[in-house]
Amino acid sequence: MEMTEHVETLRQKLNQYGYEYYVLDRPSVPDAEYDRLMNELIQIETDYPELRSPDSPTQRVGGAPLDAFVKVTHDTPMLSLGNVFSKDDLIEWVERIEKDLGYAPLFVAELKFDGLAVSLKYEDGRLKRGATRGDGTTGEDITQNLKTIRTIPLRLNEDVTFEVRGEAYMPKRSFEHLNDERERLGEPLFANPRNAAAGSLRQLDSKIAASRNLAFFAYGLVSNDELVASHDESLEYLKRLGIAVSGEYTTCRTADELWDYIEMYVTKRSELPYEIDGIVIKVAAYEEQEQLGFTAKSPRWAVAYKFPAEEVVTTIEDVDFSVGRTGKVTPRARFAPVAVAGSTVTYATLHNEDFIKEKDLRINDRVVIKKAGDVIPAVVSALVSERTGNEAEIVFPTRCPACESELVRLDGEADHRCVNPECPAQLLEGLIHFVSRPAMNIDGLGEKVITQLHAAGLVHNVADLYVLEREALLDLERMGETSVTNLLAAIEQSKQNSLERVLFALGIRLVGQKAASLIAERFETMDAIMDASVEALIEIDGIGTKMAESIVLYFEKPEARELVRELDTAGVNLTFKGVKRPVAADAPLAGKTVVLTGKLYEMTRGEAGKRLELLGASVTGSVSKNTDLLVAGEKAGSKLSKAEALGVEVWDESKLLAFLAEHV
Ligand code: 1X8
Repeated sequence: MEMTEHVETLRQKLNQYGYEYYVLDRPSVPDAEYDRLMNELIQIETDYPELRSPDSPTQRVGGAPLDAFVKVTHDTPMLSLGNVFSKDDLIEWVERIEKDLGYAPLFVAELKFDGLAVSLKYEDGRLKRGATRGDGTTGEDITQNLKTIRTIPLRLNEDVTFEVRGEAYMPKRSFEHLNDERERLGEPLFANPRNAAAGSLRQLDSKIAASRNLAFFAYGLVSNDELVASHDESLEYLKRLGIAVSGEYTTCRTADELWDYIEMYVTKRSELPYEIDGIVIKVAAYEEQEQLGFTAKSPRWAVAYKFPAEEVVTTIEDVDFSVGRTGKVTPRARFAPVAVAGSTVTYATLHNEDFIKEKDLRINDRVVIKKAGDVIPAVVSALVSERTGNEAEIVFPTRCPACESELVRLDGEADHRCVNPECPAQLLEGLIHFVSRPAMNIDGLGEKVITQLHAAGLVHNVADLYVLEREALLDLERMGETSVTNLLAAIEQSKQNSLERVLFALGIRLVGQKAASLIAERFETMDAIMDASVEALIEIDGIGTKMAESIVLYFEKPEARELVRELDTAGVNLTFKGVKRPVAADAPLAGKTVVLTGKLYEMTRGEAGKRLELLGASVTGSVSKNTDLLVAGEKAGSKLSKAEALGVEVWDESKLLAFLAEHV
């Protein structure tokens, strides 16, 4: 009995100190005292298993790994918000609300955190379940991972039952530390804190999430008028219960006041210790929220203002040209380094000759650049009025920068290609792709080592990887016994990969990861795929004519068949091992209707449509109120105006590419 009370006292103290430290950022005791109490509690819970409890502060370190996340259905759907893009849009939205209600209500303006939306269910003051938003209707149970976040209380100050919604995020500093560490270990870097947070919460092993220093802000109770009468009251109430709520919110009466708040954070944004991507505005009173109701997609009583992508000006110092896996020659601009959206940018692709011509870019030009989706740098335009006469035309090479063979630009194609099948740059890029994580996933064979192997003449094609000899590897610089043993084991292991990985790894033009899976699933062996006709391939939902033709063309080449034979001889598995499954309902664009318009540079609209379809979208030809997204290339016309009039989300090509890159 006495021990039970002691444990309860320890837990209360630890919860209080943890709250002061993590939520209030105002510790009242030294770290050593906190650690002492925690160690004592851990010791007692070890000695007296009957006293353990899932809401003990000791439970934040992560538990045994899960096999899979359990799906959960949200009692109240987690909706997305409508958007406003300008002050005029905002005024219009406010007027609409005032007209519907018949008077001017109180609004709450809050930050829009750039993380992962989550739902937390508390029962009698105890955290029972934490889930991702998923597609809004169905998410995943990530309770184990969310428990590791110190700003999420496992026990509340009152024994209440409710659901709270909020954003799990990674503070900027944690993100920088994490990427520094990953760089040191040679691991791939996260593009931004949101991806890092999402990647951490997707881990089945909660010890990884525990190591990532994530945080959480609640932004509302699922409206619960038994406890409070308005949204602003709910925020204060949540704070009292010990849940982290950002103190940056305010209340406003007019569109002007709301706009002032937005403008204030356009500036203050960079000083915040976490990333925000906009401002959320809500009608405060629950009664008014109820009166305004919902559209099919979002509440009428709330709206998001998304900050425009940050744009900065820099100079194009030079342009270089590189040869990709398919022989495509890509121009790349080198800039005077400039900070934008949280990192320093030195390079951006210029796609192809048409892009350079249409934007009229020159060396030494002052140019506006942005980061699409805050990730991939892109050139927006040249500042023609700032030209001094020192600008130089960007001359596209006529010969391959790697092998000197003449480049070809086929009729109707935008790209210059090196068509020399022996081009060393293409072979190297092909090798890098082959061993990469989404392809054969050979650990320890990063770009550096592959480049070394290629330069040493040890591998010419991908099949050579499977006949590498220990002694030859040991002769390479910086390759010790252990690295060589591990590398050979990883190569050996990759022979067991299922067919879809090998198919994707071959690097056939237009064949991405999803398409490779669909084809492998249908045909089951590489032999069957090699002999498949265009007609047979396009019978698969999601495989279009262009891709099918590209596959047939690829396997018509004797070298390709020879390569497959060599892989087979080396013992690489060429059969489908995976589980057959329907296209995922949780695909990133499941249920979304997308329209494409205007000119794209990196792919045709048809190809872009296929890629989006593979991610779950249904692609249609005309914009209507049912359209969720318009992808607008250059010179988009009436579809773009219509989409803007309807408030449909619009992406430019760089945003599309950023999205596709995040969902390979
Ligand atoms: C999403 C977000 C909301 C808020 C902050 N950050 C977000 N990412 C907020 O309400 N302050 S609301 C929201 C949504 O309803 N989809």
